[in-house]
Amino acid sequence: MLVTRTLPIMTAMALLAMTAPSGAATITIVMQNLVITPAEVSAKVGDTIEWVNKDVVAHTATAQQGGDFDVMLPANKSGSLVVNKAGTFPYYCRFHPNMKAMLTVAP
Ligand SMILES: [Cu+2]
Repeated sequence: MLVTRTLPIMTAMALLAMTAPSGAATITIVMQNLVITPAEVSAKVGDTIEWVNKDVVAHTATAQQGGDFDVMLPANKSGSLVVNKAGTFPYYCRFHPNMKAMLTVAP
């Protein structure tokens, strides 16, 4: 009885290990009512950042300095980015400059 119960779990774990070999994560950030949530996110190089725009207006996720990234987020759409550089990246929305947040990327 014990064997038949644990076997499917082990199979599932093996599949998980195969689909995410590097341990890279996807971090979801929501833009809703002109607010970015969470406002501060910590990621690692190789992770995917996904912004979900739940508003009926377009937003962007634009790095404050250096042009590190500029992701366009049309109304009710999402956009993503794989972070390939460590650092601290304050970013904002070009259309609504009061929308600000911080992305920290560890090596
Ligand atoms: Cu905006």
